[in-house]
Amino acid sequence: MSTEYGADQIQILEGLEAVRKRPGMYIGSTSSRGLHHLVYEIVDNAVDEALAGYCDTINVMIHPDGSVTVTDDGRGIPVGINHKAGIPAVEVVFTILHAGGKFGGGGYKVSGGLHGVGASVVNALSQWLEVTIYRGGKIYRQRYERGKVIYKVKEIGTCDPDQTGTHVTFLPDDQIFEETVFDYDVLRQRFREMAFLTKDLRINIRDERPEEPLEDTFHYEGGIKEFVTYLNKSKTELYPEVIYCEGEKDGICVEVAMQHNDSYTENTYGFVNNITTPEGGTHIVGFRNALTKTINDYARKNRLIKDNEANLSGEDIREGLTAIVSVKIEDPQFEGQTKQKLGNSEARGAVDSIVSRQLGLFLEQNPSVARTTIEKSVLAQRARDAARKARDLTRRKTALDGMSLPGKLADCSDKDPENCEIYIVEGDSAGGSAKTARSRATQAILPLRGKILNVEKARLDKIYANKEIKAMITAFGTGIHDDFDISKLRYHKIIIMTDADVDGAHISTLLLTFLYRFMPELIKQGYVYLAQPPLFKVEKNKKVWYAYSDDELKEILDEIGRDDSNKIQRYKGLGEMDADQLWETTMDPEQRILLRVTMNEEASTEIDLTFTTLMGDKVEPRKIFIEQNARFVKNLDI
Ligand code: 28F
Repeated sequence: MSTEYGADQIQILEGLEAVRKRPGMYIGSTSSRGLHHLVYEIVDNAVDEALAGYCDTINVMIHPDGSVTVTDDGRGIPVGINHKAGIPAVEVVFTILHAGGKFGGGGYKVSGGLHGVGASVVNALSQWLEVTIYRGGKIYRQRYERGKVIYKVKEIGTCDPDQTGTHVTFLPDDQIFEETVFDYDVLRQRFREMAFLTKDLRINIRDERPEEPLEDTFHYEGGIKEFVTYLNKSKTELYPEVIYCEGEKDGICVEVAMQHNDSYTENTYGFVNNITTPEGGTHIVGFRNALTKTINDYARKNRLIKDNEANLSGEDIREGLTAIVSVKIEDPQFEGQTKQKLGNSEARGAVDSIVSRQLGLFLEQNPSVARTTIEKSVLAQRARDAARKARDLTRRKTALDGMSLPGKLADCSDKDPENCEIYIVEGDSAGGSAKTARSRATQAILPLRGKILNVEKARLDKIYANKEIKAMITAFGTGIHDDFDISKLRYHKIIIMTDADVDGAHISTLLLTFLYRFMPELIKQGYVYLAQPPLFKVEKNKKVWYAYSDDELKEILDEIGRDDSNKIQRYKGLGEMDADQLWETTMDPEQRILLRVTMNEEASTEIDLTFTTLMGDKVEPRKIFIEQNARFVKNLDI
């Protein structure tokens, strides 16, 4: 008996040692992204307890020492001996790989969690972890260090028998993670999303690191219906109702919420067991099928399209659509390049049949919503026909010209994309300085004139006809949409260079919006950067300093002294610098600072929201955003 127990112990330690040896296999990476996954894993377990109907509040706290506590008010993890393992159930959960209800039908119907790895992985990758359980009027605790049990589960006190739940506190191991500082914004975005997806669940999050702690509470009685309202908040909705369908088929729970707005982009987000599926999958296919078929059936039946007219295409029907498709499925199969695409074929049928039936009924009962939607789709169809003609025309033209590059592009001479950069510069005068300043071999300059088109507010035909956009597309060389091919990218750095003021920030955002909507791979693969021109020039005794922020200006003045002999110049625009200054401060690869544009892919709904908030037509949300700008532009790349 005792030797058997010993053998089990060795197996357990070997299991967790494997996690520590190859952490990437279990949490994706040891970067900031992997670090945040630790919290998601623990919270996912608490959410499972909520989905099972036993928990309604989850608290997440980031402490000043860098540790995190997650609590739930569920049943509390059982502490009795698990007969198969010979140790308490809670110890199984925290020390055995793949333990818990996620495998082998342990009482939970469905479950989230990245690859379902769970608490033992978090434990293995933490310097220390403590779990406290409130159950049956007693309080229990166990502590682990780097996955190893420090003491057996012990009773540490008593509590009201009604007070039940699980509390977990852990400190990520700095021997494992490159980054151990949690980003409050990243966590709160994910938890907002989780709260939307789990109706009635309350998630409180608190950051105790700043002197003045930060706090948010997420609780949405309307669930994904409210999610759609939230996503559309800075847009103008086409009709007041959020359409909602819900049901279960073949053991798959399906929930769909949708509403059109007057923009031209589709934002459909899929979730499987509360995890985003950026690559889509069968649930999304089922939804789109049902939508296209149901709308066309209704339109024909009510003679909104005539017998001799073609069906509306799915794309046209989805113009301006915001939708959430959330399925809960027992054994999700993830496919695709990044394992973010649902593969289960039964999900297609389940979503299709539930949406077809309920959307059909909804349209019958809400004819004005049906009419508005169909009218918008018809307009989209006409615009798309016009766009196709315009695109064919440009295609034919470029074929004739032999892929001619835009006239105002000052291209570089090096032909190896790896070495090449393109500066997108707003305005002719700044473009002129940049052309003089540049290093001709590797730096190309594309000056853009006039206002950059807001692609959030224009239809495809207008977008394709826009000169500035055409110039960018041909310069990059990748093509667009179905023709997009990243291997044809002509420059591995696309650098947006605008004035360091509010107008410049606005132009940068318009350009980023275009890239994000039409060539998202460029951002995802890290090819897009923002140049950082200085804000101030300080001169003293013929020596020159440049400051890129107010703080830096202060530092410089502290060092050289504040007297009348410095002349401080505040740069209002790139145009105020001569070519030498522009080179020295902003373009010289040896000295410049570039910000690489990144996105938090876990919170893709938030990225879309940031763009539409900035670009949308409601003024208030836009003001708020500009104040908190630079949110998704974080990585300094020197
Ligand atoms: C802060 C993180 O991990 N909460 C959890 C439970 C509740 C049960 C459970 C968890 C049962 C047999 C494994 C309780 N009572 N929060 C959490 N709450 N796990 S994790 O069971 C685990 C399995 O071995 C639970 C009755 N059944 C299940």
